[in-house]
Amino acid sequence: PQTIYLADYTPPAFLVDAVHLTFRLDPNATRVISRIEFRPNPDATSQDFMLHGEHLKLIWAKVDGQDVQTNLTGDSLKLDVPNAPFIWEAEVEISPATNTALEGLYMSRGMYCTQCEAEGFRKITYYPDRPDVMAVFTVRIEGNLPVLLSNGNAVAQGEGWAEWHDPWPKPAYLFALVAGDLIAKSDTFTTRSGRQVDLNLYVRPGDEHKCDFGLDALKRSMVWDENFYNAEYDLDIFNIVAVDDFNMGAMENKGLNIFNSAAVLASPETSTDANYERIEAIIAHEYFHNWTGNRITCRDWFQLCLKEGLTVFRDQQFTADERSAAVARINDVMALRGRQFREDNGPLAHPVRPESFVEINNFYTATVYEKGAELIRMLKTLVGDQDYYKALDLYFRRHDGQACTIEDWLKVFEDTTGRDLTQFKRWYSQAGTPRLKVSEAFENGAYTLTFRQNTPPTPGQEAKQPVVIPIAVGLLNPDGGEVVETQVLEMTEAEQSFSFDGLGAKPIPSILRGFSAPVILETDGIGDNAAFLLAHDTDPFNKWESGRALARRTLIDMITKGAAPDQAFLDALLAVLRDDSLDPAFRALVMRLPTQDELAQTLFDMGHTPDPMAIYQALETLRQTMAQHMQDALPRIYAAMHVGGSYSPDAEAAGKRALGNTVLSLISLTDGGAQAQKQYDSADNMTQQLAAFGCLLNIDQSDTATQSFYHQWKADRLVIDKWFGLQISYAAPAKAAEITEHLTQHPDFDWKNPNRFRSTLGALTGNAAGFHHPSGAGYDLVADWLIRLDPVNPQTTARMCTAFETWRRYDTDRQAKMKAALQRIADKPNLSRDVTEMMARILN
Ligand code: DPP
Ligand code: ZN
Repeated sequence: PQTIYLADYTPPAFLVDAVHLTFRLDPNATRVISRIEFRPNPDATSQDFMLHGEHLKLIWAKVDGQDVQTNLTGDSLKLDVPNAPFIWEAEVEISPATNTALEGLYMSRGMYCTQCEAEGFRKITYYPDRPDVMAVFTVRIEGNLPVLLSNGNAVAQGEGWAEWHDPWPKPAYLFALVAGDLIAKSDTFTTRSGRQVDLNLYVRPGDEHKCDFGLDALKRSMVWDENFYNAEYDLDIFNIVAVDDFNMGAMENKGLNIFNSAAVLASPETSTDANYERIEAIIAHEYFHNWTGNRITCRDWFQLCLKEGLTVFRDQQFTADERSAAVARINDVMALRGRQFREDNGPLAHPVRPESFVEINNFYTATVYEKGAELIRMLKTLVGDQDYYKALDLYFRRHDGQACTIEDWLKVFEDTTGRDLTQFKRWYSQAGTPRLKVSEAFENGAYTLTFRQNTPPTPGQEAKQPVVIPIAVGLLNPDGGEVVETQVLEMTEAEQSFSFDGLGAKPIPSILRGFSAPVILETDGIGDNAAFLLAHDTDPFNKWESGRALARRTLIDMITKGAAPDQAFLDALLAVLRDDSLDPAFRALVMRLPTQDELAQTLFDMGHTPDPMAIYQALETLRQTMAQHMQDALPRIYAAMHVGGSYSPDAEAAGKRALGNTVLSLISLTDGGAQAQKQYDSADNMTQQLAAFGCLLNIDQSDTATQSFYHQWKADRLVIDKWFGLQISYAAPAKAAEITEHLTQHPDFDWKNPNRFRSTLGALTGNAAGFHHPSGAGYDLVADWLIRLDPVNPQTTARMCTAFETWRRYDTDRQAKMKAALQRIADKPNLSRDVTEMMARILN
């Protein structure tokens, strides 16, 4: 396959003013008739006319009414056209019913829908399918279905047809079409300047009761974006459609967002608190794209972080505002470390703005999204809130209607603040997680922190240069009071010192408060302050971080030295658990132990070869010890966290349930599951039911619960996804592959549905000790299924290949087994471009 380079970018030879599309829907033979108004691009460097196309059957084509002689079979086409405005017309035939890749126009249980980002539009018709070609779309849909939707405003409709017009020029990746037997739950929103917007959430009959929360989250997002970014909605209608078969979470198509049903449908009985929180964040994310992505889009796909990093940052801000900022930040950092650090420290490491790709779908990654968001957060920290919002205003004004680059983005900050961001830009081009080592000195009342930064080599990037690191630091005095409030130190050199004068005693530093930069902080040089900071730090992130550091060290000592669980750690944890002045959600986070994967990476970084079974065993032992150590305190806290009344997904209630269920999981380790069974039997919402089910599965007291849960929920696909997933997540290491195998034979294992595939095979890859069981059965089973899925759905297959990205961490036996599994995938004839690229990168 061909590699595409950022450096090779050239502007399009022709621009498009207007597009008219007619769809004659038919499952196996949909006709798409296009009429496209082209004109030469004054900024073009070439006059080669090129249209993308994939799997299209061309019926006829005309340029300015003259037949074009083509014998094309579905690939991109080049032809001679006038160097003047002209009209392209064509009719193609496509087959949505057999489109299992879920890219382009496809069918999901009788309903038509589209997914065009990044390059799916070329599977619908011939078009310059690149984001720097923006055009006004008019769409006519003909089909015998009650609901026919496209982007923009509805202009006309009749029996079996509808016409839509989107006045905002947009790239083809934001095109959408939906047709089906759907029901709308509706609401309205009035924008700040008085525009009345109809809001509709379209779902299948039977899902109407799962719409209220999504609509409410949408309205809150709309208000929030007006308040914080002066960003108003710009059409008279905003439609969201829930679809069962979808590769991603959701898609921000202009005026017609399409959502994976798991990312929008919610009801108390079927959705957990975590589901509600995720739905709220994704609704906000897609809505926020209307400005950061749609009105201002990307020049080319190398600039993907321009819209994704910024929009993730905006949805993180929204969650922090709507819920607890401290808890939101901790959750974001846990996700960053779990997915992005893992990626950045393995064979798939790539810069936030990559410089080449084979398949762009492989770059919708944690690095582009989550690290991309961290870069925006750092910029905001460096320039301050006021200048940040000034720069954003300028960005919105200067670039509205344009397809932009990271250079454009940084320029608005330079123009607003007068700062030179040349060095900051390295964050966009250098892959890898910087290591930040700190040491200290105290002399004559002056306290000096010295930092050294180093970014390890990543594939294709051996040598790294120093980056700008905003290090938020506060100082505490030895009795726990704060002597120096948070300041941001701006590190630009490879090694740099910062001093604080006039101190009466050597202070205790709290470094990288709020996780002010996406780096790995190494504090060996400054003594052991974790227990002190867990007790006294005023910065909630670092308070949590200190607890995490203690837990990590206890576990590492257990694993590498056979040590017993550290009593001081257990006491510190118990003190937090009992501290009713602390937010229950925060306490639940402190109680959560590091993941197996995080411990494996930490051990590897320390020069050990991680043994997944030893990691698993240490965590089991520590949990059991915690259950005993805290036994007396648990019932009181469990009772105190009871939430009465009818279910509400708000942060406060959810926080209490989170802590209550953390406590329940410890109680169930000593009471044989009695309390969990009680909670399971009396639960009136999915949060409580699922948590109890998990406890029962964990202690292997679950056969009855497994049956009863299935019978209760067999008609609800989203709940059955949880049922598949949880049995595998809680499976003992030696049984995980076997249980997964068994579940893949279940009649409900609809493997072509991405949600079901992920909840089953993805759960196995997430059960670290199960996946890495020395038998190799986990590797083999996952490889078998990836080989099977690839011809059906390359995108979901490629995504799941990342399960193997850590293979170099492990012992030679595991390495050999993982490599063999990878080689088996790589050797499959006719492997997709997506997976071919992933195999080459992972094995490289
Ligand atoms: N739908 C994906 C997202 O919103 C890709 N744009 O991030
Ligand atoms: Zn996005």
